[in-house]
Amino acid sequence: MDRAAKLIAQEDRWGTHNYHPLPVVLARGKGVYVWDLKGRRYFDMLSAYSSLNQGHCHPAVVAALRRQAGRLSLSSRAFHNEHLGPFVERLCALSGMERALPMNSGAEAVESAIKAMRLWGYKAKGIPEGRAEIVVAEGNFHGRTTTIVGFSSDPGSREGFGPATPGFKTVPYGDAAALAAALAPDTAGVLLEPIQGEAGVRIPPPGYLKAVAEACRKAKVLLCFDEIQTGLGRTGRMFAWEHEAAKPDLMTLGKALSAGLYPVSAVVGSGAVLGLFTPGTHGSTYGGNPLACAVGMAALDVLAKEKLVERAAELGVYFLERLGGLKHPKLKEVRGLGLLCAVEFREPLAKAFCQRLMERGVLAKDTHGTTVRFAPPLVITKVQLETAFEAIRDALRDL
Ligand code: IF1
Repeated sequence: MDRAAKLIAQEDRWGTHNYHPLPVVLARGKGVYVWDLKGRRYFDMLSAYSSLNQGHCHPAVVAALRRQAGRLSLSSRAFHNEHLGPFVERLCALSGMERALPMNSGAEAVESAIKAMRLWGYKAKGIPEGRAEIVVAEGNFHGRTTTIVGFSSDPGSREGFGPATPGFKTVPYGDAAALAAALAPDTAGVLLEPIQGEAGVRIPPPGYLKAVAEACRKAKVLLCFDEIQTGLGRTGRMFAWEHEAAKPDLMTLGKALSAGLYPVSAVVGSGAVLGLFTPGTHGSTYGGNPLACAVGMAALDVLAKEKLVERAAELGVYFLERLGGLKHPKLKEVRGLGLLCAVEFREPLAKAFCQRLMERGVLAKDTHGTTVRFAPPLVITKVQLETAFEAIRDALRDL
């Protein structure tokens, strides 16, 4: 049994089977490429679910991690540190928001946003204690905590983990009228992905985000966009909501906020909401630690210096056009915005397609059996994208 097979068996024996990974053992990553144990090179067209917009092991972010790791890695927020102030100010400048709450994982940022919306509902809107409602969409994916999976419409994420946390109402995604009709006096907030990633890159109808923002403003309900996957340049704008100028009250950020070098997430939003947290009402051991902030600052610097948002917009148009030219009797639809793209089959062929893609040096992930997402690092060049596309085209021919 070769080393890769041994490692897969070891993980299988001692780990938990909450994933079904492709049979490849990665050992190195640089830019858009990853290498397996045998030194085979692949295009990473998943980017760890859009955490690697800056590419694998970006040298500037690795340097920031190294520099800070040897200096002060964790101070706890019982004391100040030299990087938190600059990082929260940078997050506010980037998002046009007034305050930022630093956390670690995306789900933690979403949970913190849920707490902030409920707190605002009670303290500012006067909703009777314990009655706050938050509206979410069919097909949502916001993380894996019990509260978050409790309002998931995907049985695979939700079943077996009840009882569900009360106070969530589900509406169809993409239907602003249905959402507006669901807003009631006890509604504190709306939580939406501007594009539904896990659901298979579902892009709402034009005007939806703007109509939702308008409905929330009229009904005095907070709007939180979960930009953990769509944010930080992925869709060709810094944030996906910018395609419609539908500025929310809150945003959750994560994934590429640290360029894949460290778990960093945040909630950014209006002072009227995030200003309601007082000492002892929220917290996290690692939230806002100096290492996270130093890595986050370096990750944001790379986005700006390498103009990755503009690159995603420009190369996204090109990539979607090429994907749109693909021919296959079982191909149903190609979708995308910026470098967040997906191909959907009429039948559950996605896993087999990912297997063929791997054989041709492209790593991608299937979702819900029929869809394969393509989200390369935003540092990809046009030549690399063309090469990856040719492999995708050939793998489709093999299917
Ligand atoms: C898995 C999905 C993607 C997210 C949005 C919050 C979170 C995520 C919009 C939570 C995380 C990850 C989780 C990972 C696979 C991946 C995923 F397939 F699960 F749904 F990207 F689409 N909001 N998405 O996409 O962030 O706590 O993970 O840091 O759970 O398998 P996290």
